[in-house]
Amino acid sequence: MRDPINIPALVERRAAYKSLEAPFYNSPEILDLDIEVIFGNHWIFVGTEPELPEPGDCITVEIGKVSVLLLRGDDEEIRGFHNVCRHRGAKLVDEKSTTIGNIVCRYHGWTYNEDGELILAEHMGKEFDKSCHGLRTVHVRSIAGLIFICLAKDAPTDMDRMAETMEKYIAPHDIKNTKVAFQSELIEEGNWKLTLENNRECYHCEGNHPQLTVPLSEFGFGFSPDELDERRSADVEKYAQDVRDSHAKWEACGLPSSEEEHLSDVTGFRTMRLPLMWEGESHTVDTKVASKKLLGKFDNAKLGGLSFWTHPNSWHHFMSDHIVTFSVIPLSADRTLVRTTWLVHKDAIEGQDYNLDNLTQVWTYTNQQDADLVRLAQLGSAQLGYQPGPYSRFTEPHVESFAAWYIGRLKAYFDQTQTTAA
Ligand code: 3BY
Ligand code: FES
Ligand code: FE
Repeated sequence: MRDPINIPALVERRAAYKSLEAPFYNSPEILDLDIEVIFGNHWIFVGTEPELPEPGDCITVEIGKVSVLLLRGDDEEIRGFHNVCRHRGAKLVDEKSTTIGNIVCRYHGWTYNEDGELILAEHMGKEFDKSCHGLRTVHVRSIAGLIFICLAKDAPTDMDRMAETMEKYIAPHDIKNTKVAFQSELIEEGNWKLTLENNRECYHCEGNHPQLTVPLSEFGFGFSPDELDERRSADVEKYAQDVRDSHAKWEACGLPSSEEEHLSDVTGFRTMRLPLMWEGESHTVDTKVASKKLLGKFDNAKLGGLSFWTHPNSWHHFMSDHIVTFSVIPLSADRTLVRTTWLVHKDAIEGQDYNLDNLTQVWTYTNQQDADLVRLAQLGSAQLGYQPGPYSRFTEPHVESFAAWYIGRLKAYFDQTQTTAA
């Protein structure tokens, strides 16, 4: 039998600016720890408000061994509950998305109201105290329509900072007045951290994403100083000037645009709004808006792209005409779900204001290409020849931020469990 791996020792000896040691990508034991420590204690992006627009609308989300039921109440607020009956534990809502009145368990009819209080439980006798059998709650926060949940008893409080910052950036895109045009679920054959690492760089873009012409500039040019010959320096300066001019213009009309980076916070995030390449308008193959109905109060299609990345599991792109959000959920050590949602103005009519293929093409292709790269990275990490390799300081700094954050969170967990044990 194999010796169990010493996870605290692996965490302790992780070298900065290098990819992680193989067990972080392959070991089911580390995946279990990731689910418990990372996905169990942090704010996880799980969906958008337009997925449950009306009171009574409900969606379910599965993370590891937890199923969460998100329900919009009559007061329009979204509540989160463990999706398990307090009688004999049947799963309450089995659908991914549905509309309900009260939450009624199919097994023996125990009924909970929208606040999760048990209001009906027949044949339990006079002594039975319903008030002790309400549904277990889950923390829910909506940032301008993006839904985050936290499964821990005490959720990280620095969410306030992310919420305060991002409300201002996202609000003009008016998520509450959008609808889901399309949602895709892609299973990548790789560890969730490879999905995230891949997302945090565009080193691979030029060689792998022929359709992703527009967002490339969002990742900067990433040249090392010795690569910067005269022509490229001029290009970089021209782009930097374009960014300064665009920021001045957008900020003047109420669109926060400058970069905000808090990647070492417990609730780590980064955001910025940047011009799209070739004066593009949106993330489409022809770089023009995909939907004629612009979002919010926009009357100008050329507002660049606002991007928002969060630790540990999401990224988002906001354009003048549509929004694309990505939620990453580990399924096993080497399988990961990437759920992508395209939002357009709620009054936009398919076939008239937008065409679904045109709307979804860039990210459908790009996701598929990324999935294939993640698969290759997973296969490589399982080989005996694999050794952690160096991240580029010029094109992969955000990969390092993610890896350092992840290792830091595991370290904090081990430190805390040691203190508690002492
Ligand atoms: O923007 C993204 O979402 C990342 C970065 C480059 C490729 N990609 C999937
Ligand atoms: Fe839900 Fe019995 S398990 S009512
Ligand atoms: Fe990519």
